[in-house]
Amino acid sequence: MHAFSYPQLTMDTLGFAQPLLGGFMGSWAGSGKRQQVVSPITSEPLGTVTNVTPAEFEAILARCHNAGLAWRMVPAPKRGEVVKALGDELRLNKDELARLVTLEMGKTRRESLGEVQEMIDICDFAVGLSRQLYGLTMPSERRQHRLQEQWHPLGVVGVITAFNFPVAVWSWNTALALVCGDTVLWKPSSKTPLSAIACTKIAERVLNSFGFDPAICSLAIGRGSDIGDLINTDPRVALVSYTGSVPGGRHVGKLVQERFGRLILELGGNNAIIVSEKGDLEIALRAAYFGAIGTSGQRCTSTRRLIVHESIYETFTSRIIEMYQKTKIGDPLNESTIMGPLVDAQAVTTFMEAIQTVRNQGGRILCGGDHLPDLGECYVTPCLAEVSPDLPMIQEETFAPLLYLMKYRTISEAIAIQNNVPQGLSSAIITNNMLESELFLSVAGSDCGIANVNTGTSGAEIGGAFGGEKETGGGRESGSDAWKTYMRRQTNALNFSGDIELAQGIQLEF
Ligand code: UN1
Repeated sequence: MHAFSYPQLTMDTLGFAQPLLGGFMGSWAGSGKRQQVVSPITSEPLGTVTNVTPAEFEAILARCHNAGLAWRMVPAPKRGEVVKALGDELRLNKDELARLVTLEMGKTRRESLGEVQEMIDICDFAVGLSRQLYGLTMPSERRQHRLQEQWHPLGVVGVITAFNFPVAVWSWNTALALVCGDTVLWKPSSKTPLSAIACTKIAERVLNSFGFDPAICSLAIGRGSDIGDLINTDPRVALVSYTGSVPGGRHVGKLVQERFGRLILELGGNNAIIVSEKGDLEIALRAAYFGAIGTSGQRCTSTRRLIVHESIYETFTSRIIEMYQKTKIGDPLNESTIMGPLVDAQAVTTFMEAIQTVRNQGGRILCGGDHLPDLGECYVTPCLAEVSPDLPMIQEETFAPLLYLMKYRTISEAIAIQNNVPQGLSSAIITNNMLESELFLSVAGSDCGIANVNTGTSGAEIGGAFGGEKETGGGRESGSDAWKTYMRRQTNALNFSGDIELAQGIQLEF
């Protein structure tokens, strides 16, 4: 028996009708395997989606590629107008899209609203960007020459996304790709096809309203091992932007690199917060708590490790245990819920196994780590484990609410512990001491793509470039100059001297 129950999902305003076809190329298609989508909230079915066949994929890619030949000719600020309309449409559908995200993958409603807000924000960012795709000019070493660079569209961007941000990751890529003059072929996680169909329907409506080919935002739902690999291996896909696990990224990376395609890899994180005795304890507690429990620990930016100064360790630990024990776990659509379910039963098993491994390796469970079958198949209590910094398991990212606590003595020891993992996405320090915070941000400090002071590891704003180092993959998407990966740079030398002069002072006698 389930504690909650929802009627069959009907997304009227998003134009849903059964059966849902998993492919879009300006028209909808999908005659492959049928897949039932189940909500982690109640384990009840939400709908049925069809995958695309390899033949349908070929048609989708061909249409998407073809749509790009016209799209790239549209002036960038005009492309920005389309993205502006996409943002407006998302504003109108914010509530409903957020509800669908919660139903399909289980994050709380307020977090889903935050996710849709990130989509709106990146659209706004991209609209401004559409008038700022600047190239530089450089002084030429030759007389009456001009040296400049310009940025051209790449073509098709293959966007492969994970379940945990089922709509925002598509938008970070799509908003940039569209103003850059690229088209998008999206393969979402098989765990969240409904959210992907909803977004694609919104994009379809927007593109149609401007009279542009809606195949500019194409969709191909299917397994990574078939549809994903068709994207990875096809030279018509100029850039593959992949969000997922480290093993997944290693596979995608090899295939795309093999054909010299361009890559954005957004892989695992193993994010730590250093809690200094010179910091504000309340800020540290809140940052750690939201970072570890938010999205049930299923963000790539989730806080997984707390490195706490020994002088405050006991106080900090007892306070955070208290917070953990008070966590309201349950229906993520309920406003007062802090933590919803994990995404599926497999995620629960992985969580339980990780906790067992931590125990076997000598870690001490301080609280949590229980399955809550009375609430439903996918509910657990968040777990805190006390570990030594050399416990092997803490090298791994467990995509669940499992937080490790460890002690440090000196700030350089804390930074060494923080950096001593294979991943390099996000990191933070809680301190009011300027020397500590500057050291943490210096070249000898955090080795991560994101390093924060007095705020947590998750919840990055779209304005900055998002991504990380080492096994996180090195890719950057979203703000700052991440757009440059979505375009090809061309360097031009223009000679208006009426004569020919070689660079580097080389003289040729004729
Ligand atoms: C992810 O978990 O894949 O920084 C992305 C954050 C969000 C994005 C997370 N803005 O937590």
